Amino acid sequence: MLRIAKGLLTIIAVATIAVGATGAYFSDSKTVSGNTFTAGTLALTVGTPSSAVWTMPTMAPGQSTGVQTLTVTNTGSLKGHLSLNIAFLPADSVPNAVDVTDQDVAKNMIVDSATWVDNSNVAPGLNLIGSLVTDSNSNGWIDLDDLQTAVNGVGTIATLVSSESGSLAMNIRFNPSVGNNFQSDGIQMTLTGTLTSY
Ligand SMILES: [Ca+2]
Ligand SMILES: [Ca+2]
Repeated sequence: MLRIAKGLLTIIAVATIAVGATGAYFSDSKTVSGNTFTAGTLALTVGTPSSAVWTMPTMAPGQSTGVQTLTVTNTGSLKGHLSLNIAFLPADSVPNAVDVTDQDVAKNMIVDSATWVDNSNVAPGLNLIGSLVTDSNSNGWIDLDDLQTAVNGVGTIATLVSSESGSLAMNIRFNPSVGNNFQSDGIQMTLTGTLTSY
């Protein structure tokens, strides 16, 4: 016991001497400046055409738009997560005996093809049918009602970095089997894209 206590004292004494012997130091310092914090931007720009991309003003059963493409670009400086919302407004002409609802018209606007192209999904792009869009209303085909169900409220459907563009290409066809009740009925589809940074 006594031997151990002596050993400790010795060590402490040596340590004190060592500190005393290194009283002078070299030193060096660096300054890191320019730490500025400026909020980046998010801006979504719609290409040409910027409206009426898919349109059939006097459509007949079986008529299609052909493949038409909507292009959007993230013109801000931040990476953005793109979400999409689809709304239908009535676009009826002079009503005939039966006024078919907007949603029933949407269910008979068949989406024959739908692809998405961006930097990570180069041409011919990601086939949205079967991946994003399924026959959620179980009528046997993919339609605008299914597309609305697939995108509204689901959150991010694509990511666009600064200056990156994304293109949605679709061919939309009026169901060739609709009956006379569909005469004069129509819808206007509004697509709202939102970029969010998180
Ligand atoms: Ca009608
Ligand atoms: Ca369907």
